[in-house]
Amino acid sequence: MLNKNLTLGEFIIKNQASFKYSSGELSSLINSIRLAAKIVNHEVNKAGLVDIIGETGGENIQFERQQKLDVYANEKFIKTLINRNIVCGIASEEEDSFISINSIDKNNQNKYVVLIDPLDGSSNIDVNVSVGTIFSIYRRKSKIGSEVELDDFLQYGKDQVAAGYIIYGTSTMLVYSTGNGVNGFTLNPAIGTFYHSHSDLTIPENGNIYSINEGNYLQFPQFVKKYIKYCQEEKNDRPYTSRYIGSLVSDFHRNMIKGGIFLYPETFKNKKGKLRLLYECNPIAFICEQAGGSATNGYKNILDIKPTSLHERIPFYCGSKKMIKDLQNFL
Ligand code: P6P
Repeated sequence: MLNKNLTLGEFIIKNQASFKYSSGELSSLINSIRLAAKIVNHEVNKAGLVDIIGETGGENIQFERQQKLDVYANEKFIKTLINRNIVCGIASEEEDSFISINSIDKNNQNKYVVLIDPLDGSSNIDVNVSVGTIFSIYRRKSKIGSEVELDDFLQYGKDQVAAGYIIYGTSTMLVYSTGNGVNGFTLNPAIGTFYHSHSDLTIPENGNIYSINEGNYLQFPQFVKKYIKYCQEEKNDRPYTSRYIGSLVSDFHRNMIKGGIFLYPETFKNKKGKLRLLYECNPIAFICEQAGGSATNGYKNILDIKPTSLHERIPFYCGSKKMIKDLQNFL
């Protein structure tokens, strides 16, 4: 039952017991993400007014030009997570390698690692299109109290204990799951509080929206080309529509609410796909499956793919279960 007066903080406390590892650490971890989200939201919302738009001139490990807000968001999330002393390791899409908290605090006994894409879709900032933060939380595999290791971050997506995103859109929302369904919280900017606006979010079994950058059409694998033509064929009762924002969080969120399929195949430029398994695909796939949808690289469930490197990219298809099945029928 949705109680829109319930704040995110109250929701976390109310549901803490239902979380199998309810040690309170995860709750304070979600709370620290909430704080960082408000700070970043404040900057994103006024990006047009201050000198924070535009490029730093630097590049991240993906050789992508870094936007100033990328760097700002990255610093804010990392600092908040470290200051709250609730994780033992952090990996960010904007950082070459992972951060071991034990190297800062020898007595660190925390058991969670966080992987984060601090500001996804940042190329849209200058044109005032919504962007997002994506996060993924795992329990460490290595011994508590020791330095975290790469394997603590290269875990199967199915082993996430929580995942979520913040969408800085017409309103700012935090959507997350700890494995018991998906809930959405909308920020009331006047008082800086997130309220429970979407209870037990479920993606429709079928839909008529397909989201893909059709500028790359000639480079798509055959099964994707056939699926797009299938969507475009004259249909008596279900003419499909194409919607593409170019910001994963926004495209996914719309499809989750309305039903739809998001596709990012491999292209000549990105032979393994563009989206990152750890920072984008695993958390979005976790939420998609928790909402009753499917997520695949075309052949395997995303959550069953063993990561081999921090910045690994893969082809990514996710959304309404029936639409994913229709796509795979063309394989
Ligand atoms: P393209 C944003 O840069 C991003 O990583 C995702 O948020 C988005 O879905 C995708 O890239 C858009 O890529 O090649 O269509 O501009």
